[in-house]
Amino acid sequence: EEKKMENSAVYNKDKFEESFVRHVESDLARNMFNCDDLGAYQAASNAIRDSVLVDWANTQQQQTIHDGKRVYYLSLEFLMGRAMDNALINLDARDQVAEAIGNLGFNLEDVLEQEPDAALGNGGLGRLAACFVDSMSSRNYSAWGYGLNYQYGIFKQEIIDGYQVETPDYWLKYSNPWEVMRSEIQIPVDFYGYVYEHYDTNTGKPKKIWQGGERVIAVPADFPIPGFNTTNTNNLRLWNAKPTMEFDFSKFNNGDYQQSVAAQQRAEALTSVLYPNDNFEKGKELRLRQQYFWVAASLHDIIRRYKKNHKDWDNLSNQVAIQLNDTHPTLAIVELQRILVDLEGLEWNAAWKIVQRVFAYTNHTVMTEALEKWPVDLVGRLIPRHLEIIYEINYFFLKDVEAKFPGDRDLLSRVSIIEEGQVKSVRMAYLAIVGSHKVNGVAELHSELIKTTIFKDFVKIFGPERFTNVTNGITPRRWLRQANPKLAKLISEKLNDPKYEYLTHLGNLKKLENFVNDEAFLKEWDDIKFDNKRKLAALIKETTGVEVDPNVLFDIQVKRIHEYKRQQLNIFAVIYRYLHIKKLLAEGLSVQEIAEKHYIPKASIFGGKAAPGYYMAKIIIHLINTVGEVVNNDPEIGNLLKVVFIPDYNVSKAEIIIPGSDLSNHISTAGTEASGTSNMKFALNGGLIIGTVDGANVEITREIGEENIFLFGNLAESVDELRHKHYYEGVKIPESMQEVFNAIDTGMFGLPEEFKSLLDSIRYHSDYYLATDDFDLFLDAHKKLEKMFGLGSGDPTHLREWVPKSVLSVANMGFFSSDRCIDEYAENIWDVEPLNV
Ligand code: 26V
Repeated sequence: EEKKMENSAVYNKDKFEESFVRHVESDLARNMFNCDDLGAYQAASNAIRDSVLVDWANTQQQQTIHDGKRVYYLSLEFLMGRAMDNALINLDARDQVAEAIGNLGFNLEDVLEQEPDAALGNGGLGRLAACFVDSMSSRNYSAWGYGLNYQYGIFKQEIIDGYQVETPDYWLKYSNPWEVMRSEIQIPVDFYGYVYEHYDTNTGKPKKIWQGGERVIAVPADFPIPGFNTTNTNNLRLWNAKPTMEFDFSKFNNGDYQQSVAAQQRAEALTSVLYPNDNFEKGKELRLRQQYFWVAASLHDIIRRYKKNHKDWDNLSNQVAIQLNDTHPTLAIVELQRILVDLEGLEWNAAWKIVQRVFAYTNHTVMTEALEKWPVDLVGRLIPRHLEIIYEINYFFLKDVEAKFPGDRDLLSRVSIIEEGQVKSVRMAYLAIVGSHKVNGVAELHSELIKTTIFKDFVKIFGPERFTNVTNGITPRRWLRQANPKLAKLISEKLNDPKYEYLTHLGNLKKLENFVNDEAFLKEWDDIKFDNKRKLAALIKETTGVEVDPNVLFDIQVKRIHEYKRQQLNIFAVIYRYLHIKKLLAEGLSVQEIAEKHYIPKASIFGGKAAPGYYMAKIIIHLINTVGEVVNNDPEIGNLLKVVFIPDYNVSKAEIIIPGSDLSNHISTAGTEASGTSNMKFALNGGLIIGTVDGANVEITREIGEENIFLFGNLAESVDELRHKHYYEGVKIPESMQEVFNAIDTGMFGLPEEFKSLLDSIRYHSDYYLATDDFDLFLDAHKKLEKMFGLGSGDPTHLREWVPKSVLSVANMGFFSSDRCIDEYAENIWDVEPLNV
């Protein structure tokens, strides 16, 4: 505490105000009389940053002195969201700074709103990386994140006439106070060129030399990652591509100076944009260049750090653990083998053993279309030496397989790292498995599935020990304390925990169970939910113009738009509901009667981005919007039903949407959603879940109890059989769904042609995602849960039946902290322990 006080401005109002003014005057070159909220955000961030930098420098120094094993988390995506509020919370300085900012004439909430999201990711995978860096700092691990510093994050989504329109997210319009450029570090990365053999007079052996053809310089931007309730502050290093200053004179001598300069400038384009797909796009050379650039720069950095204090390569895996976030950084395996063999002169086998001990690989999807496969031609042109090494890795691997399972030609072709298809390609997942000592899935069901489906042969070859599970988690600092301050405060009071220690010991939430019969507490709990719903209603009004009544059931589905996530199932059910409400109105029932006896008032709330080239996902967005257009403008319907699509779903919107949910949808076809992490975020904020038996829903159910979640639908084990049936016997459309299709086909929601391919994918193209099989089960689950919801806040049924489930959910979510998750990686995969700096 004492140290905190003397340490820095953030714990002392007077000092903070001084520092703020100084930053306004010296960094912004403005004065307090012309400082707006944006200026205040920048000045405040700089003042906060000053104290983060002290902890950061100390941490790095301590870790260097200690010289223990470090973890490197390689991820092409870090979906960080905003940094300022998070820093205040992790530093435990929010109240002081709010007051100081207030004294200066600003409002903290408004100032925080000025910060653009760092949206350097697509969805679940990128946000997981962001939660992980928070936990690695908070749990006192020595860990670095490595990624790319995209100038354009995921696109901004606008909805125009009901269609998604993408606009660029130039998030660095103003200077970013949270990034520290390390211009003194300049790492050359080569591409193209050729390989030749050279007789090495020292060893008397031939040696491979790669002569690169184009050079780009990697310059890091560093982002401090403060932990919660600790001074441990790790580093997130994101690379920028810069042109080299050594000119390629052959180019210049051609006499075309203009073109040569232009070619140089192209270097910067390498890291300028995040690929907005969460599906593999064939043959995109720039994407492969991004991957190699990032991997080469990161490994160079890691190895340089190792070589400062170490000479013995056998010791590398005692100092370095590298986690591959999906297959995107798989070239790191090849790059390390190249460094050890070509540059450091190790024997192939010795090097390969080291490589395998260093790397581990996380798989995030079983969807085969998302598995990366790079054409051999492309790899060979871009990084010729690496292709040779891949072939050699494959050669030794297949030799081992042949020795173990003699004569099984089929097995060899199935597991070969090189796919001999129409386009000869490198199977990145196979390369990642072969080069790692551990491979993990992200939820129990998913980790079992990869062992029995896509990676089955590898279990036979390497044994089941290479495969493991680490169920995903989320950081409760951002997803409870920051997103839902009122609920977090109520919990801290109830747990008698004024310092919010439960945020790092999330199992403590269990004690909330003691209050599940305390009516006053339930009322308080429900009031907070109502308040959060009001905030969400305001966001909806602001972004869509639609007014929703915070008393109605908020039924939410926010996530990337994907057929497998089945937003179509949800919108079909909404249409079904609308048709039936209309019928009852036509029969003469009043809105009141319908609400009490048939359909409780509800708002169906959607959000999420579609990959720009994903045609079917865009149709789904369009359908949601046209349904909203019809329903929301129906004069008869009152507040029985509203349908909204919140544009541009992102981390900072999630922080408003999630705490405001009564119910959220996690309804993927069983076996397709690897884990899901928003399911955890909703449950931790007291929202109930309607979901399929998929991903982490299974473990959430185990933790919170099956009476506190609404599960429905066919199981993963039935999926193959059902698909088979659709294919051979045709798809049976249930009557309920047929009513919906008829309404769409007759033009109730605009031109039917616009939705034809969506409906046809179900009725004529074998309904791959099993919407027909789960539709009625989905409707039934709704009926059941809506009885328990009652008429919402204040309703006795609601307080008796619904709110206790909400409390019990939160009370049993301790397992899903990303702290637990990181501890599992540390113990079972990385073999590292916390270091208290
Ligand atoms: C793949 C690709 C392919 C190349 C273009 C860019 C790109 C970007 C992302 C991906 C991976 C998609 C896989 C993914 O995001 N999986 C999600 O991971 C979450 C964290 O483990 C998990 O909760 C979700 O269930 C899973 O869908």
